[in-house]
Amino acid sequence: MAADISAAVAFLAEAGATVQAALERWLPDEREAAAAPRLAEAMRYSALAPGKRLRPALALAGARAVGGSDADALPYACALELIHTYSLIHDDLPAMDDDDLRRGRPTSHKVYGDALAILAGDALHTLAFELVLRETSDPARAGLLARELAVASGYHGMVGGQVADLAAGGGVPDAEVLEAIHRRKTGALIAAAVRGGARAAGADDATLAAFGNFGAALGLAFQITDDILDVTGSAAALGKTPGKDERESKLTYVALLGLDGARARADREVERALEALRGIAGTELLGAIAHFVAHRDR
Ligand code: GRG
Repeated sequence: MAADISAAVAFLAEAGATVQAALERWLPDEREAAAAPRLAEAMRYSALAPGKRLRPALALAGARAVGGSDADALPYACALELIHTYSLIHDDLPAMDDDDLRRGRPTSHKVYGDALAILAGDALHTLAFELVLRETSDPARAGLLARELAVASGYHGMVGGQVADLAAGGGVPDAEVLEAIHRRKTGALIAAAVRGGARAAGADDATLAAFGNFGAALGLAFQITDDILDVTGSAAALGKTPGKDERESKLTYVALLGLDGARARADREVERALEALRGIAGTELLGAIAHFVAHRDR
């Protein structure tokens, strides 16, 4: 298992550098943004901050797994990261999680104020779709990728899951409610990363379905590990404030199953993820990333 994780760590570093360079190029340059330099600066502040780049890396790995190149999936990969970044900015606002620290830096609203943080999130959200539609060479494929992003990030996915999470408040832990929330809130974008990366490289329907199942299980493993790290991690390692879930009596996998139970559940989701890939050649890297996700320390 250690060898698997080191392969994933090396790939994430390589993919992260590729994505960082592309984001540098595709984000508006505040030095040239005569109309709204402060908006461009706020967009760059959050999007270029040191995140793990897991979602774009999964998209590139999905493309490679079906014989594609990084270039096939790079606009889509960056779009995922922009949508993810917008969700973090909005989630950190006083009206939601009210957080001061993100990716090791003061949160967007702490630096730019609530109004500009909201607008920077909005602009990153729409830039994601602009990028996919402008930079994906095949227009039919671009349309399908934009649809994939929209479904995963909106009502049916991330935003719907966030609202369900807010509505659940600190209620009695219930496995079905928790899973339904996280399949949408976190899992949908992660599943769309793997599937969309493969779609960008021309994958067939059977592969897309298998990668969707892989991504859904991986998304749950990611969220369970996120819940565990909120208890066991430090602000220095995580780059965000730990311990908030317990302080706010949030519905989490640790609250539901305890630490050991949550770890066992994350491992089970990794097994499910690997099962979805069984028999599909070229998916070793995706498997390695699944192991990494459940054994990361940040
Ligand atoms: C506010 C529209 C809106 C949606 C909010 C996904 C989400 C829904 C909010 C993000 C806040 C959050 C803490 C979600 C739980 C899991 C998660 C997505 C953690 C952060 O993702 P990482 O660990 O972050 O991949 P980095 O910084 O490494 O990219």
